[in-house]
Amino acid sequence: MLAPLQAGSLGVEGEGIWLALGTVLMLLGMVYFIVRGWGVQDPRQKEFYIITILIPGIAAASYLSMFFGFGLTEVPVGEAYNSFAAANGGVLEVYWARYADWLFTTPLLLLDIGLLAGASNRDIGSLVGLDAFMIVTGLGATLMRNGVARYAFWTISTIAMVLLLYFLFAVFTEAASDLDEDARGTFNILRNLILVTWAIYPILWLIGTEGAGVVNLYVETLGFMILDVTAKVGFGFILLRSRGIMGDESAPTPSAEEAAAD
Ligand code: RET
Repeated sequence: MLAPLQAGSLGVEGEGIWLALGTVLMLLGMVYFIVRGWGVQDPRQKEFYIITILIPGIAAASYLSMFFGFGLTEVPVGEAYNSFAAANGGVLEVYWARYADWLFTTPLLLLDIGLLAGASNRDIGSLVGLDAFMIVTGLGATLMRNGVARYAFWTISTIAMVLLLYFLFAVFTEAASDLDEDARGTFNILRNLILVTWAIYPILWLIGTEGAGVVNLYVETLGFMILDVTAKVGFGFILLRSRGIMGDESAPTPSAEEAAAD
C-alpha cells in the first residue's frame, strides 16, 4: 500500500518527516477551530468559522497526499539548470500538490480578512482573481522545462503578488478604518502576518530546488511547512480569538461596547 514511498527514483525521502508534521499540525488546527466553533449561532461568526476550518482541512489533505508521494512529479529541466537537477539526471522532483492547496486556501484567507475588513465584494473578488493568477503562473514556473521560461513565470507571479499585497494594504486597510478598535487591531495583525509570510514564498522558491538550488528539498519542505502552518493555523488562531469579532462571555458584548462608545 505504501508502494509510492519506495517506487523508482521518484519518491518521498527525508523531507517526508516535515510533510507528516505538516499534516498533523493542520489537522490539529482544524480540530481546534471545530471545537471552538461548536454551537456558534451567530451567522457572521459561523461564516468566519466555516472558512477558517476549511483552510487547514484542505491543507491537511494536500500534505497527506504529498507524504504518500502522490502530489509529487518529475520535471525534466536538464542538468545545467541547478545542482539538484545535475545530481538527478537533469530531472527535478517537484511537489505540485502545494499549488492545488494554495489555489483554494489563499482565496479563503483573503475572503476571511476581506470580510473582517468589511471590504466590498468587488474588491475581494479582484484580489481573489489576482491571487489565482499568482498561483497558476507560479505553478507554470514550477512545471516548465525551459529555465528561462521558469524564471519568466516566477517574475510574472511575483509581480502579481506585489500588486496583490499592495492592494490588500491600501484598499482593505481603508475599508477596515470603520471597524471598532478591537477588530481593527486584529485586522492590522492579520494584514501584517499576510504581508510578511506571503512575501517569503517566492524567495523560498527562488533559493530552493525549483530555482537556484541554494537549499535542498529537506530544508525547502521544512520552510514551506512552517510558512503554511503560520499563514493558516496561526492566522485562524488570531482571527477566531479576537473578542471584537467573535465576542467573549467574559467581555462586554459588542453592542454594549458600541453603546458605551456612543
Ligand atoms: C510561488 C512561486 C512563484 C512566485 C510566487 C509564489 C507565491 C506563492 C505564495 C503562496 C502563498 C501561500 C499561502 C499558503 C497557505 O497558507 C507560487 C511560490 C509569488 C504567495 C499563504
